[in-house]
Amino acid sequence: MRIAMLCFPTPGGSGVVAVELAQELAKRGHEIHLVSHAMPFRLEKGGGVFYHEVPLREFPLFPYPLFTMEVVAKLVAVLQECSPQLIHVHYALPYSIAALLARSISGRDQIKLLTTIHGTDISTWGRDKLMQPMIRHSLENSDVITAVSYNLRREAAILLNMAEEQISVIYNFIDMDRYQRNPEAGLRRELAPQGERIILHISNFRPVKRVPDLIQSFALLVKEKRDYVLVLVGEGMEKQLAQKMVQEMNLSSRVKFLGTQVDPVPLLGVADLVALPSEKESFGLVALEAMACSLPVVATNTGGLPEVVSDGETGLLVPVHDYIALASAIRQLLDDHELYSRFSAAARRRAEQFATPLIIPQYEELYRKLIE
Ligand code: GMT
Repeated sequence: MRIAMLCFPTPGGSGVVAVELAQELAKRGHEIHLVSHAMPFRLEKGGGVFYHEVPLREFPLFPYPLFTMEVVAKLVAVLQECSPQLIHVHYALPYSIAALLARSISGRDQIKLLTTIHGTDISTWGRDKLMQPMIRHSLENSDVITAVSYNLRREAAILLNMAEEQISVIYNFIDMDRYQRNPEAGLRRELAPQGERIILHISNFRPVKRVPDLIQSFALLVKEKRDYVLVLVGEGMEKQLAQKMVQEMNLSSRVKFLGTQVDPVPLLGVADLVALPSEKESFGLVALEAMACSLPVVATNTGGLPEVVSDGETGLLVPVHDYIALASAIRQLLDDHELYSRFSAAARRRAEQFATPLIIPQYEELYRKLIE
């Protein structure tokens, strides 16, 4: 099949899922044209995916580049030059509406549109009174809508006054061969020179990720003289705040900020636990990546996280904003070796249920049905 895909290039769940899906589909012989405004994070050169860059041009009259229009214009060119059979957009805003426009401008009304909703496109923007009509319009005019969890589907249906049946759920997926525990002693020594246990957090440091809650939990654990270090991976809005907190709480020797890492596997290979204190998470791709690497997850009981992390089996779920409960769950798992090993083995087994060969065919089947 020939598919045009639209996604954000920046580190973040929707872009990662789009790129990995594009690469998997290319491996299976499909022709994938990925459209984005910069080389997407994790897009491998030579992976068989055709990349089309949206130029973001400046013009004295415009205070900002005309982002959505540039996307539309580039997509029109891709539709005309590459003749895809369908367009698959990741994140409703602005890609779904952009795709509708591009389809109409190109005069290729037969091209089908699949919109995958990922999270804040619904949970944040779907609540916005100004944006809501546009999001609803673009979803209702998509030929198929998919959501990455049942929770997100429910939320979209409620917020946008749609029937849940209008939205199919396809979970995010994981490459179980690539994501597995393969500890690198040197890296482990570098991060935890005294043999401390490593708590890992990976995110884009947006307020929704609640990194400050994790720092507060960690401060409690350090106060109790626990031999832990905290490794924080990523960049974003609240990184400075996090750094300030770490400094003010005298935690600098125990907390490492590693910035964005393209490949999380080496870090997941040496960490002991992943913490995800998000206020909202429609799926929590990092939790799945952690579980595939046999890491128990301590996360908040919110959004689609309970569909990914089995509470009391592959991780512990705690209430949002409750940094004391978060600390206590971390302590419980890291201090009880028997419990830890049980959770670690169960985590890998649970991740198998999201393995690439189980999920990709679900997209292929949808594509096939659409094209036929
Ligand atoms: O960061 C992004 O690219 C999008 C982001 C969002 O804000 O919607 O991530 C969402 O999509 C991921 C991939 O499907 C999910 O794993 C994340 O849970 C979800 N984020 C939120 O719901 C906050």
